[in-house]
Amino acid sequence: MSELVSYETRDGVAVITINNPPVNALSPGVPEGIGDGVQQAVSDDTIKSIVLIGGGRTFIAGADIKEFGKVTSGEKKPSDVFHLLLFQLEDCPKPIVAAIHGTALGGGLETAMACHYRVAVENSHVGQPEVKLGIIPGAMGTQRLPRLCGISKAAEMCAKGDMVTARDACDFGIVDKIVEGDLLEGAVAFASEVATSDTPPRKTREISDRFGQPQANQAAVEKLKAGIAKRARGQIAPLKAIEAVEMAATTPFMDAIKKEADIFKECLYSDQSKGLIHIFFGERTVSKIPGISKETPRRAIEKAAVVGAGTMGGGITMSYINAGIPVCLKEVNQEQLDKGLERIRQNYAASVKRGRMTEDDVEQRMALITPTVDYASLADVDIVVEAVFEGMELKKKVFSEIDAVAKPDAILASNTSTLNIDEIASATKRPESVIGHHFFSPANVMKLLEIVRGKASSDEVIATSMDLAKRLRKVGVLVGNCFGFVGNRMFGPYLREAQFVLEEGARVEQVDQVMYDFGMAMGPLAVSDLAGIDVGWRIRQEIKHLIPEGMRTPLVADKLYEMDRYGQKTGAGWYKYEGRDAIPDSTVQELIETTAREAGIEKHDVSDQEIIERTVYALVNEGARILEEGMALRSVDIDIVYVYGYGFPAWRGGPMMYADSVGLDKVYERVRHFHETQGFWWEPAPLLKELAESGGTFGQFVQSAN
Ligand code: T1G
Repeated sequence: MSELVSYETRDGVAVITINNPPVNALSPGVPEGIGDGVQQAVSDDTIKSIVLIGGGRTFIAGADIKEFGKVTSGEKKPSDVFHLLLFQLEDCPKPIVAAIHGTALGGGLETAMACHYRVAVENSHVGQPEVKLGIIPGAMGTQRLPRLCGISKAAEMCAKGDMVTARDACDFGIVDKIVEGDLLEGAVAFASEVATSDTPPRKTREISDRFGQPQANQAAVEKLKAGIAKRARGQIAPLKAIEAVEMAATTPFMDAIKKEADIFKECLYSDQSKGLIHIFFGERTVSKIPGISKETPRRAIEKAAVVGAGTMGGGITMSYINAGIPVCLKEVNQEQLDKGLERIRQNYAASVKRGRMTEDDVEQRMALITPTVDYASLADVDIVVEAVFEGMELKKKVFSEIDAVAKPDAILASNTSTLNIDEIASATKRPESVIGHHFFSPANVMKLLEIVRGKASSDEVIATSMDLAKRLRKVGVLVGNCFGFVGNRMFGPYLREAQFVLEEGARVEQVDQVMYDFGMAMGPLAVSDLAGIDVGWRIRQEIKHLIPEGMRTPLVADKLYEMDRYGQKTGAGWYKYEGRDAIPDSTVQELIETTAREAGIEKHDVSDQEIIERTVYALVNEGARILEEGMALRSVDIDIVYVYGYGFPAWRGGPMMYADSVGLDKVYERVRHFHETQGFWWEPAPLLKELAESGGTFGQFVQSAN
């Protein structure tokens, strides 16, 4: 047998074990190895049945995703080895039992379904997550799954891509038995038992009595599609997955799998799939930091403190207590503290109302908070996260006070969104322990954590921060210490252009709609209203001195501020609000037009395409500078920041990959055009110019830089 698959026998049962760590993906050699094992078992008369099991921590996590790029780039020919294996398993005259622990995902579940029976341990999961990679199950999963659990459940699993627990899978008919105790022992016992049956092994593709009632299925599928229109807006794979699953009840198996293969191929070669696969690997790449390894020591984080119980401080506290880490929550006075605690309670109450938590869960979490108005209470914590008002003097004062009481090896993290970490660190006697932990609002929900490396931040503190991000269920991205770091530094030009196009003739709702249709979670003006026009105004006051002379600046936001239109919180901003519903406001449109006229700004017909290019290329051009300066380690780090922190569509792969897919020569050409027609602030980033002229991509720049 190959190194990837081993074979042994136990009391008349052949045990085929896959050993392809870390997740037993179906890399080249694995399907072949399983096939050889089955062959050997069939030709051995002493063997009555077969168990297929994963070595290490899991069953099979699916096809090897790294192989997809090789196929779509033409480097490798698609292979039918895996399909042939699944037929070999299903047609095997001796019963085969898949023994599942960890996860059986994608091709892993497809393998298990081609076996005759499936047993699983209680804490395992199964699923068809392919849509999360922009594809559909491509090895007959869309046809076998509905034969086990019915059309509507299979459609839901294939279209949403979420895993289900083994227990649920058992209830749905996907898994035959939950094994208590040792999985292999249980599976061998099960295999010995089914071997005594007189009936031939059950083939999933021949099961036809579980599809469910057509009318009920149709109603469920319609509901599912409505949900997908919101949840996976703009994505093709989920609807294609439903189409494929629905075929199962109406089309003969052999015809349906040909159609499944066509749809799979169409999805695999799409830009959406490339974008989502880029994000899948990107999410894992960002945790890899040159110079920091598994051996880099970490500091233990068992207790935290959060200074400031405002919106951000409250959200950060929730992130910690949700992860089971106790928090000492510090405010300046009892009144502020009570307000902050009340806000946290209200947030949890909303989760209880939605059925996501119980009252007991809330009480358990609230019990992890120790409220205080006294810095002395912070003496025994392992990390202090400062979340006070954005202002350098205040932050420095707070840091020196924390420094005075915190234990010597405590990490001091600032949640600043723009300020210089080194200057903040200078207020302490431990700059090596000072770092930025920039959370995104709402901090208990948003997955991004920008980890800002100061010039003195130690490797130990960085490594601890990256691990901590995972514990808080965030994606930590290490960024450099520059104004606005990665996310907000790029967001400035994006928001600027969104406002410029308004002054040049676009309408507020047009700009937001175009960007929403592009795939952004929200349009830029709706985001400003959510974040607060007053917050934007305050930041502009802080950075006035940084704006180069002669640069055009947006004019209307300041006027909205002067009119007390702070956005959603005051019921009016770029829009007027009825509850959370944004309603276009003719007063604002008039304000924009008069302001632009008075400033002598020339009007033109702003096309939807121009809105996309002006806003997204502004992001990309700044991203190129960030990359060149080393403020982001790789272009994918920028993509992850934008997908997880700013609602950039994952299926476009983030702004840098989007630019790569458009072609940097084309992007550069448009940036040059804006430079000529708009002004010096559009000067192409040197890296963009260089890559465009040499035919390179941001993705490749990563590889050559590391
Ligand atoms: N292929 C290649 N590498 C994979 C992989 C896969 N399927 N899954 C994980 N890895 C790598 C990952 O990049 C990381 O690498 C390491 O394994 C550990 O992963 C024919 C079309 C299984 C739940 O979509 O959801 O089957 O960073 O850090 O948190 O229809 O990985 O260490 O170098 O995520 O314990 C469908 C994707 C494929 C499953 C484990 N399957 N994987 O989570 O560890 S398409 C998936 C996951 C398909 C068929 C089709 C998770 C996990 P490195 P990790 P984890």
